[in-house]
Amino acid sequence: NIIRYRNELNESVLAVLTIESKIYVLPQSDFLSLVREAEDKGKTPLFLIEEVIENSLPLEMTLNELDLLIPVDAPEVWAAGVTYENSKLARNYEASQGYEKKEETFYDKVYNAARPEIFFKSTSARTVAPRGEVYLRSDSNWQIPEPELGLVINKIGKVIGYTIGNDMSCRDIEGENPLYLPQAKVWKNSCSIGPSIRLAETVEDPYNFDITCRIFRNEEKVFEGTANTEQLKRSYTELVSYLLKDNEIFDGTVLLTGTCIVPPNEFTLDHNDRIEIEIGGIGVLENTVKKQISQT
Ligand code: DO4
Ligand code: MG
Repeated sequence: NIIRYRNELNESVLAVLTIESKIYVLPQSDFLSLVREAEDKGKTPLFLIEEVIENSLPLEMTLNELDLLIPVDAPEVWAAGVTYENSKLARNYEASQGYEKKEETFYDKVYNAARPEIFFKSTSARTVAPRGEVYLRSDSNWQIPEPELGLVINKIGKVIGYTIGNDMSCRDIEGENPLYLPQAKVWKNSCSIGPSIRLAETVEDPYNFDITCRIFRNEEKVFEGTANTEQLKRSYTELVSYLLKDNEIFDGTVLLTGTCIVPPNEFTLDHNDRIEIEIGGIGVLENTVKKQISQT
């Protein structure tokens, strides 16, 4: 797994975290340089990493002691929606404001349509590092984290790695009117990525990632939910191909693949809550929730 951290000289360092939890510093400055160097040499990133592991000593520090950075400079983060049945049910609930729905909704339709829902989620400036602060919107009273598997792709849409994403969302704003989606999804510090990138070449079955989300309030667990990517309605190829249609995508773009875990309808995030999103084989993305001081 590839990580990035800030050292005591305030420099960004690329490193690999092995299955034995050892950390080796890599010579490349960032993840995309590692991928490009491997391509230029006709090797895989894993091959270059194994050479480093054989010829160097691990850091005398643990992951917890490092000041982690976002593992890839993702110029853009996009997200797919309503890709799991649970998400469809949750959207229908928030859109119907508690009334029983009678007709087929936009969410029912998009769940079954050929074209998936794909929306623009974040830019690198809005994306928060692991252990960073995600913000609450001051004009929403119903906010949740969305734990999602993230595909790290290159400009031609090849999946080069897997990461974890938190697609922070305002259920009341989207529920009021789906046209408010950008406001329900995008604000300062509304997305987090990390803590690592699992190289795609090391993943046997990307449709078998276990996902767990835990939310703590005053160090007491107030929510836990689990799911598995086998429940995903669509293929990653399908999602990426729609993202690329007539679009320009940049190396290191992250595509979040949708949420399958939704806290109970009466739950909303609060100031100082701590969110943990764990994906087996990738790690735990941890963030603290903060009320932002309104600028207006
Ligand atoms: O339709 C709204 C967004 C859905 C979403 O973000 C998800 O399913 O993860
Ligand atoms: Mg989502």
